[in-house]
Amino acid sequence: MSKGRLKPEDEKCIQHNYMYLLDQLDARDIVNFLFQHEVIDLDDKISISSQAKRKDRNEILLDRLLNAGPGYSFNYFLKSLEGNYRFILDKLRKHAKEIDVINDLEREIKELKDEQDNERQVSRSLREKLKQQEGNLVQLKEELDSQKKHNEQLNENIVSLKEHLQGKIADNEELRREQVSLEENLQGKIADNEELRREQVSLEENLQEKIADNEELRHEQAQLRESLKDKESLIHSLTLDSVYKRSVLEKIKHQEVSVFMLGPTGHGKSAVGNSILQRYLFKSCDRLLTCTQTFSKETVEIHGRRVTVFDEPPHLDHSGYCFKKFLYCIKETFTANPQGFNAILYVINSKRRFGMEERKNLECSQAVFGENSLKDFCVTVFTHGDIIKCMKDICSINTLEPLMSAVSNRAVFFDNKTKNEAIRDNQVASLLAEIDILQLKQQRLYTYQDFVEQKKEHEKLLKENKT
Ligand SMILES: Nc1nc2c(ncn2[C@@H]2O[C@H](COP(=O)(O)OP(=O)(O)O)[C@@H](O)[C@H]2O)c(=O)[nH]1
Ligand SMILES: [Mg+2]
Repeated sequence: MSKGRLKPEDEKCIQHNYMYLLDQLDARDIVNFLFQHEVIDLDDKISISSQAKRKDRNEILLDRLLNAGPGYSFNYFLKSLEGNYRFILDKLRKHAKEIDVINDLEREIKELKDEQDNERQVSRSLREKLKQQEGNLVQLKEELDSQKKHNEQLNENIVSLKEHLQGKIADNEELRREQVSLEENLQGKIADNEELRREQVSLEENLQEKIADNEELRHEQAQLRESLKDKESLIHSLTLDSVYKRSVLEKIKHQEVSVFMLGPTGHGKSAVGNSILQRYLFKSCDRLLTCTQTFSKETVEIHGRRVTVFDEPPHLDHSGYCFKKFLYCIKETFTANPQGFNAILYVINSKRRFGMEERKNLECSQAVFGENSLKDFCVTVFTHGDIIKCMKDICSINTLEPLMSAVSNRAVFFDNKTKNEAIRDNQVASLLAEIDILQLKQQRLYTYQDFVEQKKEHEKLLKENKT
């Protein structure tokens, strides 16, 4: 039974030395050894031993050996040669070595071949790369050419820009010179500006003052406008019913007039009374308390018209004076003049400031006669018209808002010192005209009834006066 072929190198050794082994070996000498080590079986042993010719025996043995399998058979065969066939063993070993060398050489050749293949492949790929690089090189060359052209163009541009720059530098130098001269100019202007700024500050201060003045004038203007409105409405109402009004005014003009004078002491009440009456009937002097102590009544005829003036005693601004006595004194005026008064004259010195004391006096008068009654029946008489002649002048020293609104903006000017008869006549005529217009509106007199309606206020004032 076949055990398969020997290892290829062992088989090669046998094949290569086949003729030599046929010739030199006698299988009979080693068959027992090979049988003992199971390289051949019993049948093989008998078959070999039974052959008469040495060559035949050897042929069968070598045939069996070639098919003795890749195990240890070949080694046992070599071992069987160690005794008598040492020379064959040496040859086989030498041959095996040669085969090893050949194998090594073949392996090296193969490796070299592989290396050569590799190198060939590398060189092929290098060639391809080279080809590609050449292509790239051509492209780069083209790019380089175009870049060169571009550079040349740029160079030309640089040259023209350089020329342009030279021009600009020259211009710049010119501009710098201009700037220096402008800066010098500017310094001058700044100095001028500083001067102007100082002037502006002083003008602004001036303006502030003017604004303040203006504010005051505006206020006065508003008051005048208010008064004008009243007058206009009066004119309007007069125009509406002019025939009737004119006839009433005509009637009023000839009626008897009685007035009561109020106002702070020393502002010129008695003097106004004398101016109306056109003679010195009331005591008028600078020293207080020595003058009017109780009410005085005087009547005169002015152009055929009876005019009665009641001058009040000093009271409201003198703490020493008995307020109770003052109220009693006013009651007495109604006994003396039971039909009542056409108007109440609030006399005020236009020269003096309308200060705290004057305000207090006005408030007290409002409480005694009634705030609304003063609005309806009161006319302000500004004295010292020889010094201050119009509202504008008064407003420059006074704030007349509370007074003017308390008397519904009715006001006349009196110069009690004038010797000019025409002026004296005119100022009395204008006062009487103001009273007539007031009467035309009110169509009644200020009566004792109006005074009594203020009873509660009187009691309050009496209480305050006691404390
Ligand atoms: N310059 C000037 N002085 C006047 C005028 N009216 C009155 N006086 C003076 O003012 C002072 C007081 O006047 P008076 O009539 O006694 O005030 P009364 O206390 O309110 O009655 C007196 O010295 C008057 O001569 C005027 O229109 N012009
Ligand atoms: Mg007086």
